[in-house]
Amino acid sequence: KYYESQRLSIITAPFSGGQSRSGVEKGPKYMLNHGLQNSLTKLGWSTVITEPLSSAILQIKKDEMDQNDRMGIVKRPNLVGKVTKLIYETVTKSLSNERFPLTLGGDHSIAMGTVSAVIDKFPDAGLLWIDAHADINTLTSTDSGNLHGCPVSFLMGLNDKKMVPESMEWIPGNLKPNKIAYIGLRDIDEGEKKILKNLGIAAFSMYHVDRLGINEVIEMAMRAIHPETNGDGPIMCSYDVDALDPLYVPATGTPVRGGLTLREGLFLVERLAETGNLVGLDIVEVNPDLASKDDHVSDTIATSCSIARCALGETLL
Ligand code: 4U7
Ligand code: MN
Ligand code: MN
Ligand code: MN
Repeated sequence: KYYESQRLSIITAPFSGGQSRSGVEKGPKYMLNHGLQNSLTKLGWSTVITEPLSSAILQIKKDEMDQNDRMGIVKRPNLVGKVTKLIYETVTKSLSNERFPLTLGGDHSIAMGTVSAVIDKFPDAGLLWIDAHADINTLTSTDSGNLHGCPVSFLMGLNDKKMVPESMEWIPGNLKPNKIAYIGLRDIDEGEKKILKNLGIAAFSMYHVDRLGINEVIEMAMRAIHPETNGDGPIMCSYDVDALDPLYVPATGTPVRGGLTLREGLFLVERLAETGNLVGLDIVEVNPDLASKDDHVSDTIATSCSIARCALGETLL
């Protein structure tokens, strides 16, 4: 339905400022070195690579701003605001060129940019947030001060306008609670639980995956974000690799045991590909520096690249 001409833009987002563990900015390089572009080309996609963050400039900015760029416990709000805006503009451009935006992170704060751009282009898009975490902390509910735990609250406009730093004021924040569904949750902060409950957001945890099976959970999630059409409508998928069990993605910043199996995690995106409704994909939180064995890097990168390929049509006969 969408992107019938199979045009694709791989957008690199080598950003680590939304959290405190360095190395996550290396995710895109490792995935590209694994041959991701070539494998997507083989699937029929005409692919360009776009790099919105000239990492040299950003590193300097980051060094300059690091000490002063704080709002209470919240770390680097100005840097995150500036970087996510650059990503937003690049994803917007790729969408206006009718290219599917595949954004490689980087930490999950980058979704403030990617999801905002996709919603501009497809106002009725629903968001599937695949993650062990809900990432819906607000500037007041966050205990860690890490903005990669907060993107959803900004996408939904949940933060007090008076508290939002100027650099983040560009975020439209118009995502409605009935337009988001989670899959894979198993580590949610108390404050986040309240927000999810109060807003009635569809949240499928690992309990639901075990109880209902991944297939049913996916169908329910799609119906939750598109109730009027029985699940049929544009889908943005923001995929944090820590949704998968650390067995398959050991090299990530906040691993939580008891996650999706490799097949569950791949089936999920295979199913999205099959619907023809997928309009954008992020793959985030790949951190090659957090491997304690060499195998951990190759396992993590291989899994992350498989997610991209399955989402873009591999294994559909
Ligand atoms: B990720 C956390 F406190 N909730 O806010 C927080 F547990 O993008 C974790 O999903 C956030 O990896 C994890 O810092 C962010 C924490
Ligand atoms: Mn996570
Ligand atoms: Mn996340
Ligand atoms: Mn994480």
